[in-house]
Amino acid sequence: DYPDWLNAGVELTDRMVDRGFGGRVALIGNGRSRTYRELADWTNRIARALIEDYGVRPGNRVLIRSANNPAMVACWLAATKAGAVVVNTMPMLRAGELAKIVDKARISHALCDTRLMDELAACRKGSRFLRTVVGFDGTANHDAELDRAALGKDARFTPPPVGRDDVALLGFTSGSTGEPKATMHFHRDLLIVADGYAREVLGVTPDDVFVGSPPLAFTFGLGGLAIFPLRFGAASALLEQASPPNLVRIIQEHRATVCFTAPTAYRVMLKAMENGADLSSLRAAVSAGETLPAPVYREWMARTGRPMLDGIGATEMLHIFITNRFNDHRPGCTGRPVTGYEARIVGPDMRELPRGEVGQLAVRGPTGCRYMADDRQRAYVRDGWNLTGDAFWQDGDGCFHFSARTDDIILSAGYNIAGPEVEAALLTHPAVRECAVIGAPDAERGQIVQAHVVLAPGHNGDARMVKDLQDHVKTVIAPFKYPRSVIFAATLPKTQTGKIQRFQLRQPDRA
Ligand code: 3SK
Repeated sequence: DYPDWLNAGVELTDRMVDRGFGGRVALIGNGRSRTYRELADWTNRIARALIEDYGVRPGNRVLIRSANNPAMVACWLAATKAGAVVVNTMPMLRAGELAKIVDKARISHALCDTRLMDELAACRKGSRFLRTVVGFDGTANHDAELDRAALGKDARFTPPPVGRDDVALLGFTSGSTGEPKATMHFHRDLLIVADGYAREVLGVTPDDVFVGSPPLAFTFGLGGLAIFPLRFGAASALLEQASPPNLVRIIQEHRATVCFTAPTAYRVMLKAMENGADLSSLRAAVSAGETLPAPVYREWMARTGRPMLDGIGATEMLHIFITNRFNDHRPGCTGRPVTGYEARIVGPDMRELPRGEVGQLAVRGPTGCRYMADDRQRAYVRDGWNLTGDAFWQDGDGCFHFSARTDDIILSAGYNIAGPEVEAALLTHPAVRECAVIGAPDAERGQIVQAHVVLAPGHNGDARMVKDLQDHVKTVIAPFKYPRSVIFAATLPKTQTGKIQRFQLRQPDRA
């Protein structure tokens, strides 16, 4: 139950001060920390500058371009307080990618870390929509146009009236096609994911310190590194370069308690622990964005005594909607729906399938998908159920198990083979650092299983290694699933949020 007039930016700042958290640390980053009181004042000043100096009005679309740092969080909160609809974007985006977003979202204002101005300036030149670009200083110096404008403002701010069902955020997802699509999220949605997943599953308290690698521009990161800590009076330690070694360092430095990242980073963290890193402060290790391989889960459990919490989320749904829990978890299993969400496995006719059968995951709940484009909406939401593009099955206890992205099911000589299952088998071989498995066209079998493999240092990608990997897979899973084709690569194509882009590997000129 949320009041009719609800502004998520105000709830996560001023309301926290009203609730007695003013003196606690809210954000850490770029060498300094900010309390909730400082954050409330800072964001009020920026909000005033946005309205009074740059003409931002409720409903205007405001793009933010930055790496993860406190100034980016402050700009997002301030624009939200001002009633704007925010589009957070990643620092690596180039002018052409920004231009697509600016056009699709009809962005009128952009707030940009001055270190990242060039590509935005190039994108603005050809834009019909983008009127105003303002620079802010993402470092702790706070010496750019927006910082100076904000400094001159009073910290008292009366936000414009905003309804709980007003759009606060446009989440862009490029899905499996690479073409950006916008999903709309309301002010209440931002609080629902905190009051659901973060409260129920993580049990966040004001003593928690959050760290992680996902960009704030990805709703996984915005939830995990901004909304969840701020909703409960906890702290978030932000990293502009969230490489796994930097994550290890910051966890130790701030005795972080909750980490949001993907399985690849957890593998590096396990290695670091083997080499003496002390990550004992972590009470919650959330893994999402990619399936969690059972060996990583097992090793984490053995080393820390605590489960790694695998979960599945989607930008369309805003955040995680099925998850393991501290008292209900198992390897290779994604868990059960977060309270408030329902999930089922359906066939092509949307009828529920019997337990054990692989089908499409259908989910519904309070933050269900609202695409800006109707054609997308019709494909994603059917009969009120969101079809996430994942193939899952449900076990006898009702737990959900990931099988593959629906695009990642390989049809080979009459067999349905889930690419991720072959990947998990390959990852148990000590020479494999990363891999992606796809279906490659084959005249005889329709498709064959093709593995793209990045080897660990010290291993050679020769014919002997191919045979060794094939034999290994045959001992781990049913032999018919072994990769008939193995291609060694130095890296795998990934999205800027770290997800492997298997669709790129499927393009014929790659192999
Ligand atoms: O994996 C994802 O795509 C995701 C998106 C939004 C929030 C959470 C997650 C895991």
